[in-house]
Amino acid sequence: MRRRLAALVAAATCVVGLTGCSSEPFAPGRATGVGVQLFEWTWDSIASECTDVLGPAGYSWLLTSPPNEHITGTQWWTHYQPVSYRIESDLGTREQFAAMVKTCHEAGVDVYADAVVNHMTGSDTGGIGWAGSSYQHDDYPGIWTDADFHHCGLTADDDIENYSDAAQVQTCELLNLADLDTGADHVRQRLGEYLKDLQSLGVDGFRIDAAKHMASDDIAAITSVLKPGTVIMQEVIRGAGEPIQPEQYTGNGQVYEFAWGTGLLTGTPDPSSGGFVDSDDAIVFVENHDTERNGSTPNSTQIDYVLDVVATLAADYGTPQIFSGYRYATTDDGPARASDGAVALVECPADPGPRVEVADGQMVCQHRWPATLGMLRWRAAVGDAAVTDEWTQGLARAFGRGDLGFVVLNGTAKSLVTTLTTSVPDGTYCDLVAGPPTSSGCAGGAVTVAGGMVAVDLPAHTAAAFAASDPA
Ligand code: AAO
Repeated sequence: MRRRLAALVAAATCVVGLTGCSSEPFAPGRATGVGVQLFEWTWDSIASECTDVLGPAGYSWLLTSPPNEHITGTQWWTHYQPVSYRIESDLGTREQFAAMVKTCHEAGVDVYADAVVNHMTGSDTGGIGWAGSSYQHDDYPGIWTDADFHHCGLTADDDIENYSDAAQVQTCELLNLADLDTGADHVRQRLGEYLKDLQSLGVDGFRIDAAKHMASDDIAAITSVLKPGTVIMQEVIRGAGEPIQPEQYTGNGQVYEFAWGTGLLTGTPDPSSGGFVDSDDAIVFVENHDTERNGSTPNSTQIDYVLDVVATLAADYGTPQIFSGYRYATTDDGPARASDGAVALVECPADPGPRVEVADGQMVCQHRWPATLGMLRWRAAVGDAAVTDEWTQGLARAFGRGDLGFVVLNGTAKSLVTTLTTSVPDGTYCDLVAGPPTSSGCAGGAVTVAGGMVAVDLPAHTAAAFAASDPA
Protein backbone atom coordinates (compact mmCIF):
# COMPACT_ATOMS: atom_id res chain seq x y z
CA MET A 1 0.00 0.00 0.00
CA ARG A 2 2.84 2.41 0.87
CA ARG A 3 4.27 2.08 -2.64
CA ARG A 4 0.94 2.36 -4.36
CA LEU A 5 0.17 5.62 -2.54
CA ALA A 6 3.62 6.93 -3.42
CA ALA A 7 2.97 6.10 -7.07
CA LEU A 8 -0.29 7.98 -7.01
CA VAL A 9 1.34 11.04 -5.51
CA ALA A 10 4.16 10.87 -8.07
CA ALA A 11 1.67 10.54 -10.92
CA ALA A 12 -0.47 13.38 -9.65
CA THR A 13 2.48 15.75 -9.33
CA CYS A 14 4.33 14.93 -12.55
CA VAL A 15 5.31 17.94 -14.62
CA VAL A 16 3.00 18.58 -17.55
CA GLY A 17 4.84 18.22 -20.83
CA LEU A 18 7.33 15.63 -19.57
CA THR A 19 7.23 12.43 -21.57
CA GLY A 20 5.49 9.84 -19.45
CA CYS A 21 3.13 12.19 -17.68
CA SER A 22 -0.54 11.64 -18.26
CA SER A 23 -3.54 13.60 -17.19
CA GLU A 24 -4.82 10.91 -14.80
CA PRO A 25 -2.86 9.02 -12.13
CA PHE A 26 -3.07 5.24 -12.17
CA ALA A 27 -6.07 3.97 -10.26
CA PRO A 28 -5.37 1.88 -7.14
CA GLY A 29 -5.39 -1.83 -7.89
CA ARG A 30 -4.41 -1.29 -11.50
CA ALA A 31 -0.65 -1.87 -11.33
CA THR A 32 0.63 -2.87 -14.75
CA GLY A 33 2.99 -5.59 -13.48
CA VAL A 34 5.34 -4.51 -16.28
CA GLY A 35 9.08 -4.16 -15.70
CA VAL A 36 11.94 -2.49 -17.53
CA GLN A 37 15.52 -3.70 -17.99
CA LEU A 38 17.62 -0.54 -17.68
CA PHE A 39 20.67 -2.09 -19.31
CA GLU A 40 23.93 -0.36 -18.31
CA TRP A 41 22.17 2.52 -16.57
CA THR A 42 24.04 4.05 -13.61
CA TRP A 43 22.38 3.92 -10.21
CA ASP A 44 22.02 7.72 -10.08
CA SER A 45 20.36 7.75 -13.50
CA ILE A 46 17.96 4.98 -12.47
CA ALA A 47 16.98 6.92 -9.34
CA SER A 48 15.95 10.01 -11.35
CA GLU A 49 14.17 7.84 -13.89
CA CYS A 50 12.08 6.19 -11.17
CA THR A 51 10.84 9.54 -9.93
CA ASP A 52 10.44 11.33 -13.25
CA VAL A 53 9.19 8.56 -15.55
CA LEU A 54 8.88 4.98 -14.29
CA GLY A 55 6.54 5.61 -11.33
CA PRO A 56 4.27 8.08 -13.16
CA ALA A 57 4.16 5.86 -16.26
CA GLY A 58 3.04 2.80 -14.28
CA TYR A 59 6.15 0.59 -14.43
CA SER A 60 5.98 -1.86 -11.52
CA TRP A 61 9.63 -2.90 -11.39
CA LEU A 62 13.03 -2.46 -13.00
CA LEU A 63 16.04 -4.71 -13.56
CA THR A 64 19.52 -3.30 -12.98
CA SER A 65 22.76 -4.53 -14.53
CA PRO A 66 24.87 -6.66 -12.12
CA PRO A 67 25.83 -4.38 -9.19
CA ASN A 68 28.93 -6.10 -7.80
CA GLU A 69 32.65 -5.61 -8.44
CA HIS A 70 33.66 -6.75 -11.94
CA ILE A 71 36.69 -6.91 -14.21
CA THR A 72 37.81 -3.61 -15.71
CA GLY A 73 37.32 -2.71 -19.37
CA THR A 74 35.01 -0.70 -21.58
CA GLN A 75 32.90 -3.64 -22.82
CA TRP A 76 29.39 -3.98 -21.33
CA TRP A 77 30.04 -7.62 -20.55
CA THR A 78 32.65 -6.80 -17.89
CA HIS A 79 29.60 -6.75 -15.58
CA TYR A 80 29.12 -10.48 -16.21
CA GLN A 81 32.58 -11.31 -14.82
CA PRO A 82 32.42 -10.90 -11.03
CA VAL A 83 35.62 -10.27 -9.07
CA SER A 84 34.03 -9.90 -5.62
CA TYR A 85 30.62 -9.34 -4.04
CA ARG A 86 31.34 -5.76 -3.03
CA ILE A 87 28.53 -3.52 -4.32
CA GLU A 88 31.01 -1.30 -6.11
CA SER A 89 30.92 -1.00 -9.88
CA ASP A 90 31.47 1.45 -12.70
CA LEU A 91 27.70 1.96 -12.55
CA GLY A 92 27.91 3.32 -9.01
CA THR A 93 28.85 2.77 -5.38
CA ARG A 94 27.06 0.84 -2.65
CA GLU A 95 25.70 4.14 -1.26
CA GLN A 96 24.43 5.20 -4.68
CA PHE A 97 22.81 1.79 -5.18
CA ALA A 98 21.07 1.94 -1.78
CA ALA A 99 19.87 5.51 -2.42
CA MET A 100 18.53 4.46 -5.82
CA VAL A 101 16.50 1.59 -4.32
CA LYS A 102 15.01 3.94 -1.72
CA THR A 103 14.09 6.55 -4.35
CA CYS A 104 12.53 3.93 -6.62
CA HIS A 105 10.48 2.52 -3.76
CA GLU A 106 9.21 6.01 -3.02
CA ALA A 107 8.13 6.23 -6.66
CA GLY A 108 6.28 2.90 -6.39
CA VAL A 109 8.82 0.90 -8.40
CA ASP A 110 10.39 -2.35 -7.18
CA VAL A 111 14.06 -3.02 -7.89
CA TYR A 112 15.43 -6.34 -9.13
CA ALA A 113 19.18 -6.91 -9.53
CA ASP A 114 20.92 -9.09 -12.09
CA ALA A 115 22.70 -11.78 -10.04
CA VAL A 116 25.77 -13.40 -11.57
CA VAL A 117 26.26 -16.43 -9.33
CA ASN A 118 27.14 -19.21 -11.76
CA HIS A 119 30.71 -18.09 -12.32
CA MET A 120 33.50 -15.58 -11.77
CA THR A 121 35.90 -14.24 -14.42
CA GLY A 122 37.05 -15.73 -17.71
CA SER A 123 40.53 -14.29 -17.40
CA ASP A 124 43.48 -16.67 -17.77
CA THR A 125 45.99 -14.14 -16.45
CA GLY A 126 44.15 -12.60 -13.49
CA GLY A 127 44.15 -8.92 -12.58
CA ILE A 128 42.62 -6.24 -10.39
CA GLY A 129 38.87 -5.58 -10.34
CA TRP A 130 37.05 -2.25 -10.56
CA ALA A 131 37.06 -1.81 -6.75
CA GLY A 132 40.70 -2.91 -6.33
CA SER A 133 40.33 -6.62 -5.48
CA SER A 134 42.96 -8.88 -7.01
CA TYR A 135 42.03 -12.18 -8.63
CA GLN A 136 43.15 -15.15 -10.66
CA HIS A 137 40.87 -17.32 -12.84
CA ASP A 138 40.24 -19.78 -9.98
CA ASP A 139 41.31 -17.73 -6.98
CA TYR A 140 39.49 -14.79 -5.39
CA PRO A 141 41.26 -13.97 -2.11
CA GLY A 142 38.96 -14.10 0.89
CA ILE A 143 36.09 -15.49 -1.19
CA TRP A 144 36.91 -18.49 -3.36
CA THR A 145 39.82 -20.87 -3.80
CA ASP A 146 40.47 -23.36 -6.57
CA ALA A 147 38.50 -26.07 -4.69
CA ASP A 148 35.30 -24.02 -4.96
CA PHE A 149 35.22 -24.38 -8.76
CA HIS A 150 34.16 -27.12 -11.16
CA HIS A 151 36.87 -28.60 -13.34
CA CYS A 152 34.62 -30.76 -15.47
CA GLY A 153 37.28 -32.79 -17.26
CA LEU A 154 34.76 -33.54 -20.01
CA THR A 155 36.21 -31.32 -22.76
CA ALA A 156 39.68 -30.31 -23.84
CA ASP A 157 39.63 -26.89 -22.10
CA ASP A 158 36.90 -27.62 -19.54
CA ASP A 159 34.67 -25.34 -21.66
CA ILE A 160 31.10 -26.20 -22.69
CA GLU A 161 31.14 -27.55 -26.25
CA ASN A 162 27.85 -29.39 -26.53
CA TYR A 163 24.51 -28.13 -25.17
CA SER A 164 23.02 -31.62 -25.67
CA ASP A 165 25.19 -32.87 -22.80
CA ALA A 166 23.65 -31.76 -19.49
CA ALA A 167 26.81 -32.54 -17.50
CA GLN A 168 28.86 -30.24 -19.76
CA VAL A 169 26.28 -27.45 -19.52
CA GLN A 170 26.25 -27.55 -15.73
CA THR A 171 29.81 -28.47 -14.78
CA CYS A 172 32.01 -27.16 -17.60
CA GLU A 173 32.81 -23.48 -18.18
CA LEU A 174 30.43 -21.19 -20.07
CA LEU A 175 32.68 -19.03 -22.29
CA ASN A 176 35.74 -19.95 -20.18
CA LEU A 177 34.14 -18.35 -17.10
CA ALA A 178 35.40 -20.00 -13.86
CA ASP A 179 32.43 -22.19 -12.91
CA LEU A 180 31.43 -22.23 -9.25
CA ASP A 181 30.59 -25.57 -7.65
CA THR A 182 27.08 -24.50 -6.70
CA GLY A 183 26.34 -28.02 -5.45
CA ALA A 184 28.65 -27.42 -2.46
CA ASP A 185 26.95 -26.17 0.72
CA HIS A 186 29.49 -23.48 1.58
CA VAL A 187 29.39 -22.11 -2.00
CA ARG A 188 25.60 -21.94 -1.89
CA GLN A 189 25.79 -20.25 1.50
CA ARG A 190 28.26 -17.56 0.35
CA LEU A 191 26.18 -16.81 -2.75
CA GLY A 192 23.06 -16.60 -0.58
CA GLU A 193 24.88 -14.08 1.64
CA TYR A 194 25.60 -11.93 -1.40
CA LEU A 195 21.93 -11.90 -2.39
CA LYS A 196 20.90 -11.23 1.22
CA ASP A 197 23.30 -8.30 1.31
CA LEU A 198 21.53 -6.82 -1.72
CA GLN A 199 18.24 -7.48 -0.03
CA SER A 200 19.47 -5.53 3.01
CA LEU A 201 19.70 -2.56 0.64
CA GLY A 202 16.05 -3.07 -0.31
CA VAL A 203 16.32 -5.22 -3.45
CA ASP A 204 12.99 -6.94 -4.14
CA GLY A 205 14.03 -9.60 -6.65
CA PHE A 206 16.76 -11.10 -8.81
CA ARG A 207 17.45 -12.15 -12.38
CA ILE A 208 19.51 -15.32 -12.06
CA ASP A 209 22.06 -15.07 -14.86
CA ALA A 210 23.06 -18.29 -16.65
CA ALA A 211 20.55 -20.29 -14.57
CA LYS A 212 20.74 -23.11 -17.14
CA HIS A 213 24.32 -23.68 -16.07
CA MET A 214 23.36 -24.48 -12.48
CA ALA A 215 21.19 -27.38 -11.32
CA SER A 216 17.70 -26.23 -10.42
CA ASP A 217 18.25 -27.58 -6.89
CA ASP A 218 21.36 -25.40 -6.52
CA ILE A 219 19.33 -22.28 -7.30
CA ALA A 220 16.65 -23.42 -4.85
CA ALA A 221 19.29 -23.76 -2.12
CA ILE A 222 20.99 -20.43 -2.87
CA THR A 223 17.73 -18.48 -2.86
CA SER A 224 16.16 -20.33 0.09
CA VAL A 225 17.66 -17.79 2.52
CA LEU A 226 15.84 -14.85 0.92
CA LYS A 227 12.75 -13.14 2.30
CA PRO A 228 9.45 -14.82 1.40
CA GLY A 229 8.02 -13.18 -1.70
CA THR A 230 11.40 -12.35 -3.25
CA VAL A 231 10.96 -12.41 -7.03
CA ILE A 232 13.26 -14.85 -8.86
CA MET A 233 13.56 -14.61 -12.69
CA GLN A 234 15.78 -17.30 -14.18
CA GLU A 235 17.61 -17.09 -17.50
CA VAL A 236 17.16 -20.52 -19.06
CA ILE A 237 17.27 -20.05 -22.84
CA ARG A 238 14.93 -22.51 -24.53
CA GLY A 239 17.13 -24.52 -26.90
CA ALA A 240 15.51 -27.03 -29.23
CA GLY A 241 16.34 -30.59 -28.21
CA GLU A 242 18.46 -29.54 -25.24
CA PRO A 243 18.18 -31.68 -22.08
CA ILE A 244 17.92 -28.63 -19.82
CA GLN A 245 14.65 -26.78 -20.31
CA PRO A 246 12.92 -23.84 -18.53
CA GLU A 247 10.19 -26.12 -17.12
CA GLN A 248 12.80 -27.67 -14.79
CA TYR A 249 13.24 -24.30 -13.02
CA THR A 250 9.69 -23.06 -12.43
CA GLY A 251 9.71 -24.46 -8.88
CA ASN A 252 12.21 -21.72 -7.96
CA GLY A 253 10.32 -18.78 -9.47
CA GLN A 254 9.73 -17.43 -12.95
CA VAL A 255 11.77 -18.07 -16.09
CA TYR A 256 12.44 -15.91 -19.12
CA GLU A 257 10.35 -17.50 -21.89
CA PHE A 258 12.58 -17.04 -24.94
CA ALA A 259 9.97 -18.70 -27.17
CA TRP A 260 7.93 -15.48 -26.96
CA GLY A 261 10.62 -13.16 -28.38
CA THR A 262 11.86 -15.63 -30.98
CA GLY A 263 8.22 -16.20 -32.00
CA LEU A 264 7.84 -12.46 -32.68
CA LEU A 265 10.23 -12.84 -35.61
CA THR A 266 7.37 -14.43 -37.55
CA GLY A 267 4.23 -12.77 -36.15
CA THR A 268 2.51 -12.90 -32.78
CA PRO A 269 3.40 -16.04 -30.79
CA ASP A 270 0.62 -18.32 -29.62
CA PRO A 271 1.53 -19.84 -26.23
CA SER A 272 -1.54 -22.09 -26.37
CA SER A 273 0.14 -23.94 -29.24
CA GLY A 274 2.60 -25.54 -26.79
CA GLY A 275 6.31 -25.12 -26.12
CA PHE A 276 5.81 -22.32 -23.59
CA VAL A 277 5.81 -22.36 -19.78
CA ASP A 278 2.54 -21.41 -18.04
CA SER A 279 1.68 -17.72 -18.15
CA ASP A 280 2.35 -17.14 -14.43
CA ASP A 281 5.83 -18.64 -14.80
CA ALA A 282 6.86 -16.54 -17.81
CA ILE A 283 8.76 -13.29 -18.15
CA VAL A 284 8.28 -12.17 -21.76
CA PHE A 285 10.31 -9.63 -23.69
CA VAL A 286 10.78 -8.43 -27.24
CA GLU A 287 14.56 -8.13 -26.84
CA ASN A 288 17.14 -8.34 -24.08
CA HIS A 289 20.79 -7.30 -24.08
CA ASP A 290 21.92 -10.59 -25.66
CA THR A 291 19.18 -10.99 -28.26
CA GLU A 292 19.48 -7.33 -29.29
CA ARG A 293 22.99 -8.25 -30.40
CA ASN A 294 22.57 -11.80 -31.70
CA GLY A 295 19.36 -11.44 -33.73
CA SER A 296 17.48 -14.29 -32.07
CA THR A 297 14.56 -11.86 -31.42
CA PRO A 298 13.55 -8.59 -33.07
CA ASN A 299 15.43 -5.47 -31.92
CA SER A 300 14.55 -1.80 -31.73
CA THR A 301 16.12 -0.89 -35.08
CA GLN A 302 13.59 -3.06 -36.93
CA ILE A 303 10.37 -2.00 -38.61
CA ASP A 304 7.95 -4.11 -36.56
CA TYR A 305 9.53 -3.46 -33.18
CA VAL A 306 6.82 -1.08 -31.97
CA LEU A 307 4.22 -3.57 -33.15
CA ASP A 308 6.01 -6.29 -31.18
CA VAL A 309 6.05 -4.15 -28.02
CA VAL A 310 2.33 -3.43 -28.46
CA ALA A 311 1.60 -7.15 -28.95
CA THR A 312 3.63 -8.06 -25.86
CA LEU A 313 1.95 -5.47 -23.63
CA ALA A 314 -1.53 -6.29 -24.95
CA ALA A 315 -1.24 -10.06 -24.55
CA ASP A 316 -2.65 -12.02 -21.62
CA TYR A 317 0.49 -14.15 -21.41
CA GLY A 318 3.44 -13.69 -19.04
CA THR A 319 4.97 -10.72 -17.23
CA PRO A 320 6.40 -8.27 -19.78
CA GLN A 321 9.89 -6.84 -19.43
CA ILE A 322 10.59 -3.81 -21.63
CA PHE A 323 14.21 -3.40 -22.74
CA SER A 324 16.02 -0.05 -22.64
CA GLY A 325 19.57 0.05 -23.98
CA TYR A 326 22.00 2.11 -26.07
CA ARG A 327 23.14 2.28 -29.66
CA TYR A 328 26.53 0.72 -30.44
CA ALA A 329 28.95 0.30 -33.32
CA THR A 330 30.16 -3.19 -32.41
CA THR A 331 28.43 -5.68 -30.14
CA ASP A 332 31.14 -5.51 -27.44
CA ASP A 333 30.96 -1.72 -27.03
CA GLY A 334 29.79 -0.37 -23.70
CA PRO A 335 27.83 2.87 -23.25
CA ALA A 336 29.38 6.37 -23.08
CA ARG A 337 31.80 6.97 -20.22
CA ALA A 338 32.49 9.96 -17.97
CA SER A 339 36.00 11.47 -17.64
CA ASP A 340 36.67 9.38 -14.50
CA GLY A 341 36.20 6.17 -16.48
CA ALA A 342 32.86 5.24 -14.92
CA VAL A 343 29.73 4.88 -17.05
CA ALA A 344 28.26 8.30 -17.85
CA LEU A 345 24.95 9.58 -16.51
CA VAL A 346 22.11 8.85 -18.91
CA GLU A 347 20.63 11.49 -21.16
CA CYS A 348 17.58 10.28 -23.02
CA PRO A 349 16.80 11.92 -26.38
CA ALA A 350 14.56 14.98 -25.93
CA ASP A 351 11.66 13.23 -27.63
CA PRO A 352 12.44 9.48 -27.63
CA GLY A 353 10.84 7.38 -30.35
CA PRO A 354 11.49 4.86 -33.13
CA ARG A 355 12.50 7.46 -35.72
CA VAL A 356 14.91 9.39 -33.47
CA GLU A 357 18.60 9.03 -34.43
CA VAL A 358 20.74 8.15 -31.42
CA ALA A 359 24.56 8.38 -31.46
CA ASP A 360 26.62 5.30 -30.60
CA GLY A 361 27.07 4.99 -26.83
CA GLN A 362 23.94 7.01 -26.07
CA MET A 363 20.79 5.57 -24.51
CA VAL A 364 17.80 4.93 -26.79
CA CYS A 365 15.23 5.01 -23.95
CA GLN A 366 12.79 2.61 -25.60
CA HIS A 367 10.83 2.54 -22.32
CA ARG A 368 9.87 6.18 -22.91
CA TRP A 369 8.64 5.69 -26.49
CA PRO A 370 5.05 6.93 -26.85
CA ALA A 371 3.67 3.52 -27.85
CA THR A 372 5.31 1.85 -24.83
CA LEU A 373 3.91 4.43 -22.41
CA GLY A 374 0.48 4.39 -24.06
CA MET A 375 0.30 0.60 -23.90
CA LEU A 376 1.28 0.61 -20.21
CA ARG A 377 -1.77 2.76 -19.70
CA TRP A 378 -3.89 0.40 -21.84
CA ARG A 379 -2.63 -2.61 -19.87
CA ALA A 380 -3.50 -0.97 -16.57
CA ALA A 381 -6.98 -0.25 -17.93
CA VAL A 382 -7.75 -3.79 -19.12
CA GLY A 383 -6.27 -5.55 -16.06
CA ASP A 384 -6.82 -9.29 -16.26
CA ALA A 385 -9.92 -9.18 -18.51
CA ALA A 386 -10.13 -12.19 -20.82
CA VAL A 387 -9.17 -12.01 -24.50
CA THR A 388 -12.29 -11.51 -26.67
CA ASP A 389 -13.28 -10.53 -30.21
CA GLU A 390 -10.23 -12.19 -31.77
CA TRP A 391 -9.65 -11.62 -35.48
CA THR A 392 -6.71 -12.72 -37.64
CA GLN A 393 -5.85 -12.29 -41.29
CA GLY A 394 -2.28 -13.30 -42.08
CA LEU A 395 0.05 -10.92 -40.23
CA ALA A 396 -2.83 -8.62 -39.28
CA ARG A 397 -4.48 -9.31 -35.96
CA ALA A 398 -6.95 -7.76 -33.53
CA PHE A 399 -8.41 -8.67 -30.17
CA GLY A 400 -10.14 -7.14 -27.21
CA ARG A 401 -9.89 -7.57 -23.47
CA GLY A 402 -13.59 -7.80 -22.63
CA ASP A 403 -15.32 -4.43 -22.93
CA LEU A 404 -12.30 -2.59 -21.50
CA GLY A 405 -9.92 -2.32 -24.44
CA PHE A 406 -9.19 -3.33 -28.03
CA VAL A 407 -6.00 -3.53 -30.09
CA VAL A 408 -5.31 -3.90 -33.82
CA LEU A 409 -1.88 -4.90 -35.20
CA ASN A 410 -1.02 -4.60 -38.89
CA GLY A 411 2.19 -6.54 -39.44
CA THR A 412 1.67 -6.61 -43.20
CA ALA A 413 3.32 -4.45 -45.87
CA LYS A 414 -0.08 -3.06 -46.96
CA SER A 415 -2.66 -0.75 -45.36
CA LEU A 416 -5.31 -2.55 -43.36
CA VAL A 417 -8.75 -1.16 -44.11
CA THR A 418 -11.59 -3.11 -42.52
CA THR A 419 -14.39 -3.07 -39.93
CA LEU A 420 -14.08 -5.22 -36.81
CA THR A 421 -16.35 -6.30 -33.98
CA THR A 422 -15.46 -4.94 -30.55
CA SER A 423 -17.07 -5.24 -27.10
CA VAL A 424 -15.86 -1.75 -26.10
CA PRO A 425 -19.01 0.42 -25.81
CA ASP A 426 -19.87 2.82 -28.62
CA GLY A 427 -17.91 6.06 -28.35
CA THR A 428 -14.77 7.83 -29.52
CA TYR A 429 -11.49 6.91 -27.86
CA CYS A 430 -7.84 8.03 -27.92
CA ASP A 431 -5.42 5.83 -29.84
CA LEU A 432 -2.99 4.95 -27.04
CA VAL A 433 -0.29 3.64 -29.42
CA ALA A 434 0.29 7.36 -30.11
CA GLY A 435 1.03 7.79 -26.39
CA PRO A 436 -0.92 8.41 -23.18
CA PRO A 437 -3.43 11.28 -23.31
CA THR A 438 -2.22 14.56 -21.85
CA SER A 439 -4.20 17.30 -20.13
CA SER A 440 -4.89 18.73 -23.59
CA GLY A 441 -6.41 15.51 -24.97
CA CYS A 442 -5.39 12.49 -27.05
CA ALA A 443 -1.67 12.25 -27.90
CA GLY A 444 -2.55 11.31 -31.49
CA GLY A 445 -5.63 10.23 -33.38
CA ALA A 446 -8.94 8.93 -32.11
CA VAL A 447 -10.97 5.81 -32.94
CA THR A 448 -14.76 5.58 -33.10
CA VAL A 449 -16.87 2.57 -32.14
CA ALA A 450 -20.44 2.58 -33.49
CA GLY A 451 -22.95 -0.24 -33.34
CA GLY A 452 -20.31 -2.53 -31.80
CA MET A 453 -18.00 -2.11 -34.80
CA VAL A 454 -14.76 -0.17 -35.21
CA ALA A 455 -13.61 1.10 -38.60
CA VAL A 456 -9.88 0.40 -39.01
CA ASP A 457 -7.56 2.18 -41.45
CA LEU A 458 -4.01 1.32 -40.43
CA PRO A 459 -0.88 1.93 -42.52
CA ALA A 460 1.53 -0.98 -43.03
CA HIS A 461 3.51 -2.02 -39.93
CA THR A 462 1.47 0.04 -37.45
CA ALA A 463 -0.94 -0.62 -34.60
CA ALA A 464 -3.77 1.10 -32.76
CA ALA A 465 -5.22 0.48 -29.30
CA PHE A 466 -8.00 2.08 -27.32
CA ALA A 467 -9.43 1.67 -23.85
CA ALA A 468 -12.94 2.38 -22.59
CA SER A 469 -11.41 4.49 -19.82
CA ASP A 470 -9.74 6.91 -22.27
CA PRO A 471 -12.46 8.62 -24.32
CA ALA A 472 -11.28 11.29 -26.75
C1 AAO B 1 33.20 -12.50 -22.86
C2 AAO B 1 33.73 -12.73 -24.26
C3 AAO B 1 34.07 -14.19 -24.46
C4 AAO B 1 35.04 -14.66 -23.37
C5 AAO B 1 34.45 -14.37 -22.01
C6 AAO B 1 35.39 -14.72 -20.87
O1 AAO B 1 32.77 -12.31 -25.21
O2 AAO B 1 34.68 -14.36 -25.73
O3 AAO B 1 35.24 -16.06 -23.48
O4 AAO B 1 34.14 -12.97 -21.91
O5 AAO B 1 36.55 -13.96 -20.96
C7 AAO B 1 28.11 -11.92 -21.52
C8 AAO B 1 28.51 -11.82 -22.99
C9 AAO B 1 29.71 -12.67 -23.31
C10 AAO B 1 30.85 -12.38 -22.34
C11 AAO B 1 30.32 -12.71 -20.95
C12 AAO B 1 31.35 -12.51 -19.85
O6 AAO B 1 27.40 -12.22 -23.78
O7 AAO B 1 30.12 -12.39 -24.64
O8 AAO B 1 31.97 -13.21 -22.66
O9 AAO B 1 29.23 -11.80 -20.66
O10 AAO B 1 31.85 -11.23 -19.85
C13 AAO B 1 24.46 -19.19 -23.27
C14 AAO B 1 24.00 -19.24 -21.82
C15 AAO B 1 23.35 -17.94 -21.36
C16 AAO B 1 24.25 -16.74 -21.69
C17 AAO B 1 24.56 -16.77 -23.19
C18 AAO B 1 25.51 -15.63 -23.58
O11 AAO B 1 23.11 -20.33 -21.63
O12 AAO B 1 23.17 -18.01 -19.96
O13 AAO B 1 25.21 -18.02 -23.53
N1 AAO B 1 23.62 -15.48 -21.28
C19 AAO B 1 24.00 -14.83 -20.00
C20 AAO B 1 23.97 -13.30 -20.12
C21 AAO B 1 25.11 -12.84 -20.99
C22 AAO B 1 26.44 -13.16 -20.30
C23 AAO B 1 26.44 -14.44 -19.58
C24 AAO B 1 25.31 -15.23 -19.46
C25 AAO B 1 27.63 -14.79 -18.81
O14 AAO B 1 22.71 -12.88 -20.54
O15 AAO B 1 25.03 -11.47 -21.30
O16 AAO B 1 27.49 -13.18 -21.29
O17 AAO B 1 27.45 -14.16 -17.53
C26 AAO B 1 21.94 -21.44 -27.36
C27 AAO B 1 21.79 -22.05 -25.99
C28 AAO B 1 21.94 -20.99 -24.91
C29 AAO B 1 23.26 -20.26 -25.08
C30 AAO B 1 23.32 -19.65 -26.50
C31 AAO B 1 24.62 -18.91 -26.76
O18 AAO B 1 20.85 -20.49 -27.54
O19 AAO B 1 20.51 -22.66 -25.90
O20 AAO B 1 21.91 -21.59 -23.63
O21 AAO B 1 23.32 -19.19 -24.13
O22 AAO B 1 23.17 -20.71 -27.47
O23 AAO B 1 25.66 -19.79 -26.76
C32 AAO B 1 18.12 -19.59 -30.57
C33 AAO B 1 18.20 -21.05 -30.10
C34 AAO B 1 18.91 -21.14 -28.77
C35 AAO B 1 20.25 -20.47 -28.86
C36 AAO B 1 20.05 -19.01 -29.27
C37 AAO B 1 21.43 -18.31 -29.37
O24 AAO B 1 17.20 -18.86 -29.77
O25 AAO B 1 16.88 -21.57 -29.92
O26 AAO B 1 19.10 -22.50 -28.42
O27 AAO B 1 19.38 -18.95 -30.52
O28 AAO B 1 21.48 -17.35 -30.26
